[in-house]
Amino acid sequence: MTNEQYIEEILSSYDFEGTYTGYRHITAGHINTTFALQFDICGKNKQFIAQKINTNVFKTPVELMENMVNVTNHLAKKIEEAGGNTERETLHAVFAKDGKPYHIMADGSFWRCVNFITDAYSCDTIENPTVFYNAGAAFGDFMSKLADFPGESLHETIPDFHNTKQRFQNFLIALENNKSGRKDNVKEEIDFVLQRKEDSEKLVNLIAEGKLPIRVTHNDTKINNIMFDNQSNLGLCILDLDTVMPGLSLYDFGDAIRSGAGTAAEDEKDASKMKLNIELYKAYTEGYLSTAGKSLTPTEAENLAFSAKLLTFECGMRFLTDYLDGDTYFHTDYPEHNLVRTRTQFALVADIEKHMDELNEITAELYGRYSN
Ligand code: GN1
Ligand code: MG
Repeated sequence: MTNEQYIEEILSSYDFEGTYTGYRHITAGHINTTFALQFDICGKNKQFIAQKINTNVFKTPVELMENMVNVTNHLAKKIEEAGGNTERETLHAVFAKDGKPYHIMADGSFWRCVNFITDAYSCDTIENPTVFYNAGAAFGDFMSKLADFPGESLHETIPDFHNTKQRFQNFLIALENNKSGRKDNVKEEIDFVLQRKEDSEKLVNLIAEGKLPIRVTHNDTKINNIMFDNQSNLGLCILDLDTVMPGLSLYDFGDAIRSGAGTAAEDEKDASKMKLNIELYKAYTEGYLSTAGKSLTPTEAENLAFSAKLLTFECGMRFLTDYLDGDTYFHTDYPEHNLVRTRTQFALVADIEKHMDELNEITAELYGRYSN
C-alpha cells in the first residue's frame, strides 16, 4: 500500500475532529515509520501522529500497546496530581472507531495514532549543557513517576533488550554466519568487540548477584526521544514508550549519554570527530541526579559512568551485528550506514575509556550532593 492509501484507511478508521489537510513524513527513528497528520478545526491547525509499528522488531504489538496504554494512564494520573497538562506532558494512544488503541490495515500492517506534542521541539544532537541538564532531569523524573508502576504487569516487548551478555553471543553468531559476506571488511571492529567481553558481562552479573535493583525504565533514552518546551527548554514529554519494561536505571542513563554527550552525530562519516563532551556529561548527570539521585543506590551511582561506556558499546555492537547480518534490523539509508554508525559508537567508547577516572570523580561528587 502507498502512504496515501495507508492514511486514507487511518482517516476512515478513526474519528478525528476537523478536516484533514495533509501529512508530513517524520524521519527520526530507526525502527517505526512515522507521519504527522494535519487537520483544520474551525481555522485552527491540529496534528496527530500516525505510526506504523515495525513488527519485525516488535513481534507482539497488541501487548506493546497494552503496555503503552497502562503506562501512559499511570503517567497522566501523576501529571494531573501535579497540576500539569496531560495533552503536552505525556503521549497517549488515540482509540480507533472499534475501541482499540491500534488499527490493523488491509495489508496486515500494524498502526497506532497518538497525540502530537505542541509548541515543543526535539533534537538529534545537543550542544547546550542547560538543555541537556533539562533532559537528564526529565528522564530522572520519568523513572520516578513510574517507581510505583507494577513492573510485573508489563509485557517484555523485546526479550533480553539490554542483556549485553546475550547481545555479545548474538554478535558471535552473526560473525560465524557472516550472512552479508562482509566479515573481512571489519576486522578492526570485530577485535574491538572481542576485547570487551568482560565489560558486556558486568551489569548482567551484578543483577544475578542481586546487587542492582530492577526498576521500570524507558530503555531507549535516545536524546531525540524527548520533546523540549519551545519557551522554557525544559524536558516536556518523553516519547517512544515501546520498550518501557523492567530494567536498570543504568540503561537509561547510559543511553542518554551515548546519544547526547558525543561531539558528533551517530552517523558522522568521520569517526575521529566523535569524542565525549565532558561538560555535557556533567550537565546531564547533574540534571538526572537532581530528580533521581535520592532513589539511586550507591552501586547504581558507582556504575553510572561505566553504563555510558557499556550502552555505547552495546549500540555499536548491535550496529555491527546488523551490518554482518545484512542490515535487517535498523533502517539504513545506504549500504555502509550501519558500519559508519558502528565506528562512531566505538570511537565514543574509546574516548569514554580514556576519561573513565575523571567521569567517576564527577559522578561521585554529584551523587554525594544530590543523594540526600
Ligand atoms: C533504535 O527507534 P529509535 O531510533 O528510537 C533502537 C535503540 C537504539 C537506537 C540507536 C527498538 O531507536 O535501541 O539505541 O535505535 N530501538 C530499538 O540509534 O531497537
Ligand atoms: Mg525507539
